Parts: sequence; C-alpha cells; structure tokens
Amino acid sequence: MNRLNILTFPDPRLRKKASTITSFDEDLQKKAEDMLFTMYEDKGIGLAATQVDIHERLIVIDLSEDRSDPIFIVNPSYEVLDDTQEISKEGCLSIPTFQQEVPRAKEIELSYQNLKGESEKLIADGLLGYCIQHEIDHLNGKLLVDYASSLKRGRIKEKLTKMKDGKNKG
Ligand code: GNR
Ligand code: NI
Repeated sequence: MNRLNILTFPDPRLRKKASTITSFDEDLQKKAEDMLFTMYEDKGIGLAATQVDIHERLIVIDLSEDRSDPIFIVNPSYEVLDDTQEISKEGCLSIPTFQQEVPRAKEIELSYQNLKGESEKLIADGLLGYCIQHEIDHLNGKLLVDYASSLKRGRIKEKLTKMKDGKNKG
C-alpha cells in the first residue's frame, strides 16, 4: 500500500471535476486501497480521489472507531429524502486548521457502484450523510471554503500558502 500526497487549498487541481469510472479492474482496487491507507494515516473519516490528484469518481469512507468498516463508493449520486437543512461543522484534510459550518440535507439516498461495478444503495443521515455530501462536493471541485465568507476564505488561503512556502524552504 502507498501513502498518497493530499493536495491542499488553494491548489487548483482541487477544482477539477472528476470523471465517471468505467473500468472495474485491479488498478481501481489499488487506487481505492491506497486512498484508504492514506485516509487512515491522516485520521480522516472520508477521502475523495480528487484530494489525491486522481480525477475519477471514487470515494472511501470509514466512520468506525477501530477503522475496520470501510465503504468504497464509485460513481455516486444521491437523492434528498429529507430536505431539512442541518448545520454540520466540518473539517477537511485538504484545508488543515480550517473549520466551517455547512448546511447539509438531513437524509439522503445514495446510489453508487462498488469496486466490482455492482449497483448499491444506501440511506444515510447524521455524520455519514454529511460526509457523503462533503466527498461528492470534492468530486465536483467544491470545497468547504466555498461556504465561508470571502474574508474568511482569503485568510485561510494566505495562511496555507505561507505554511506551504515555509515547508518548501525546508
Ligand atoms: O475527516 C473529515 N471529517 C469530516 C467531518 C465532518 C464532515 C465531513 C468530514 S470529511 C473529512 C475528511 C475529508 O476532508 N474528506 O474529504
Ligand atoms: Ni474534504
């Protein structure tokens, strides 16, 4: 398994729209495993392929305490079952140190394919529902900063750019 590099805001590659997956092969399996490993290493509950510079519609999620219950989600789409807007306070591995309150649908029905290409459905609310909505935003090039004021967005952009410059100087 390989640890993949996670892109950080304001990297323009985070804005790319991911494409539909059509091959359910060993290569896909390997990408999914590397993403899961990377997500566990960075202590996230979800990761979208866009964040590791793979612009395909692939997501991994694991909400379990002991990191033993991964869900691999290919080509997701969802319908809103309960459109009550709930406020979800979220972080993102691509925007370190940043938190944002985001309005999310209360309950969704997710349709997707598994790594074998078989169709699956899942009804989700609470943290799982918010996480799915967050990851699908990534596949569409949307980020938590887009829900923030331009003032707050400007501040985090400056902060993360400075952090990166510092790192690059070593
Ligand atoms: O680890 C993460 N926590 C989280 C909390 C609330 C809603 C969504 C998330 S996803 C995030 C990891 C991440 O950046 N995924 O894209
Ligand atoms: Ni994220």
